[in-house]
Amino acid sequence: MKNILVTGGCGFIGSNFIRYLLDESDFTGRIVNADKLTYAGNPENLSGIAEKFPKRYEFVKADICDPDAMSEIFETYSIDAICHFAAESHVDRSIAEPDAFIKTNITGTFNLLEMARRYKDHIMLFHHVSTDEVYGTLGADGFFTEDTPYSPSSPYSASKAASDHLVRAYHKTYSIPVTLSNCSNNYGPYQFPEKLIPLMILNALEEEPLPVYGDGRNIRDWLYVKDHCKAVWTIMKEGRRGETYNIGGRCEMYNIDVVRMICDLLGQIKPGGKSGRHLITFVKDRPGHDLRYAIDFSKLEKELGWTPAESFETGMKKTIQWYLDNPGWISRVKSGEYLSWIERHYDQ
Ligand code: NAD
Ligand code: TDX
Repeated sequence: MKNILVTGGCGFIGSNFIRYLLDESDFTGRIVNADKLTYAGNPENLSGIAEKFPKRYEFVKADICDPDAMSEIFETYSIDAICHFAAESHVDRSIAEPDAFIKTNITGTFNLLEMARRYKDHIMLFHHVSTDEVYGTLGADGFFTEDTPYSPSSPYSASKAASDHLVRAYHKTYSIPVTLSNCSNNYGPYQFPEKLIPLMILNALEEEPLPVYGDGRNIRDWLYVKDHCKAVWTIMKEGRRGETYNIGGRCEMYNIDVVRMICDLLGQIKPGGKSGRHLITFVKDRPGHDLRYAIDFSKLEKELGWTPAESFETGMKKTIQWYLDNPGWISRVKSGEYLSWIERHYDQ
């Protein structure tokens, strides 16, 4: 793989992936980052990267739903591999306004697959980044395996499920070399503060209420974002083509315990800090709220030797420290200044 197209590289996981690949992995080629720069795409997530890797990093502001824009990228940069992160990713937004989820997650993925079909002679790999939410919810016992039947609950997870099926169909029908990964909840630097962990950190810092849905006894399986990035790169290099790999943290937590832990760690880490547990506020539940996610990633562990390096405590300490160290990023995200920056640079 010499010229990898990363879609959605200005988002949370995509930006961590690009940083990891260029700065820390054994990859020696070039990355082309195609991102539409929606509210979730922030060029500042990749600050310093273009300067540090002028020959190995290109950014193109482009919508994956636009066939002409994608075709131009494949031609111009001789793309030979795709790592597809771009998506509408927030469950609550998909409940309020599903439209963009159908367009980007389904039509956008279809469009990229069509590109892979058109340029099939050059394409070594189409890696599709997906979620454990396609499997629906677990009860008190059991784990999601790669064979768990799909049963998505939200427009978000239904759109990701549709995209997964398309990727597998393109492998079976057109022999496109694909790999897929279905990962559990990520956390870490550069996560947009609509998601549970950064929202709670930022609210606690401002002494604002910490809204916990329902009784807070829903369970998620948390994974530090760099561990996800390493897993994706491992699968891209060594994963069997046509195969799906689950990725998880072996780290099941009740939401309420995650929030309490954030409160307590902030109290310890922040100079002069105190626990913000008194800010916890139980609010109306999310409709269709999945009860429990837990991942069996033994296939990835046994076949490719990947395991998470961070525990929840070490990963969470790093994450909290990152937000404490980056007040400028927080204020530009919260004020919407990053969106005005994008408008000035790209939309005039
Ligand atoms: P994110 O919302 O932080 O970033 C998404 C990125 O995609 C943004 O930069 C956005 O501008 C870009 N984008 C959106 N629509 C686009 C379009 N039409 N064309 C081009 N770019 C577009 O998302 P994330 O949390 O980084 O998630 C990345 C991927 O990982 C998604 O596919 C998501 O389903 C999957 N995933 C996320 C998690 C998680 O916990 N966040 C867990 C498992 C899987
Ligand atoms: O304010 C909140 N209060 C709350 O109790 C928010 C934003 C969330 N929650 C709960 C809902 C979930 O049970 O916390 C849990 C985590 O919520 P999110 O951060 O919204 O993540 P989730 O819905 O689990 O989905 C995430 O993980 C899987 C990502 O957003 C998806 O993109 C990924 O596929």
